[in-house]
Amino acid sequence: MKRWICMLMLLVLALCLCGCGQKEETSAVETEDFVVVGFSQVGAESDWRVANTLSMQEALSEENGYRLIFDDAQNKQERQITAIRNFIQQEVDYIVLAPTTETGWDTVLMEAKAAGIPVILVDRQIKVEDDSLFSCWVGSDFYLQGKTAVKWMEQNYAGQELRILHLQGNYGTTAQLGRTVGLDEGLENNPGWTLAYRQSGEFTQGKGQELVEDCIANGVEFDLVYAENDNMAYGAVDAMKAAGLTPGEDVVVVSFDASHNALQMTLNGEISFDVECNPLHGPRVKSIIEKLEAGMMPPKYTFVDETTFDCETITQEMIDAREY
Ligand code: GZL
Repeated sequence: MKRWICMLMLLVLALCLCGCGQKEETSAVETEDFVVVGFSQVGAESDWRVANTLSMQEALSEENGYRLIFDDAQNKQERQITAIRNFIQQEVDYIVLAPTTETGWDTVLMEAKAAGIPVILVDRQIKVEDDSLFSCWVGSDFYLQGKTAVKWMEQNYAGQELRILHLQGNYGTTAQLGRTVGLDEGLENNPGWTLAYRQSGEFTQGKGQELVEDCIANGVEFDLVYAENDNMAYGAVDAMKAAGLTPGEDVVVVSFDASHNALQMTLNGEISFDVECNPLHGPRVKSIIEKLEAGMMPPKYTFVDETTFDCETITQEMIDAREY
């Protein structure tokens, strides 16, 4: 009798020890050292932004050793400032900021610096008194994007009369500023080109459609739509088709971002020229953090290489080969 009681007690003891080991093992996994990153994102206003968010989430994943704390600012700088302060409170290892606008960051970034938290900027740029308030920036050359679009326009419409309907991005964003300066230089250098209309479509499809509908209803005559992102181009195309106009024939559409849907519209001729603005910054930011973790200092500014798509030369294979 005693023998099996002893066996039973040994079995219970063994199970308890295994359980503890498992518990220690589980707790070890739970507290595994992740690099904790607070990411303040502009919003979800466009295909570009959605692709950018996905790229960041895929790169800064737990299987890659990161814990990402994501905040969507719904296009409001004040929400980004609140998010950054929350990240500081949570003592994150890094703050990644995709800034809504260029100014108004000095105070909150001084707080991050005082807390010893490196700040990495992605996409648009900021203007601060002291550029030590951020470690580095990775994004696009928006002025080059504007010049590239205008170069294509000159190749096709130099010396011609061209009435331009200009849908701008959110005012004061680096993307809007660069793309607008590019067009302004084109207007300066091509006397036959005139600005039929200029307004911010806020990088959204709905606002872009609304503005073009209003232009058509008010008799604004235009030959080319210069849309500072694809979503506003989608809205413009919808408005023109609803009014019986054929985009690509009655009106030329030039756009930016080169999102998947826009490239399909370039293939079918509704968009004539699309300048890529690559959103896949996740791996780039991950590489920057890895360098900083290793005590290295990445370049202060990294511009990504980008390309263009022309309705005359684009193919389905080119579109299918792209990641976004
Ligand atoms: C550009 C980015 C712009 C995109 C828009 O890098 O800031 O904001 O062109 C997005 O689609 O809304």
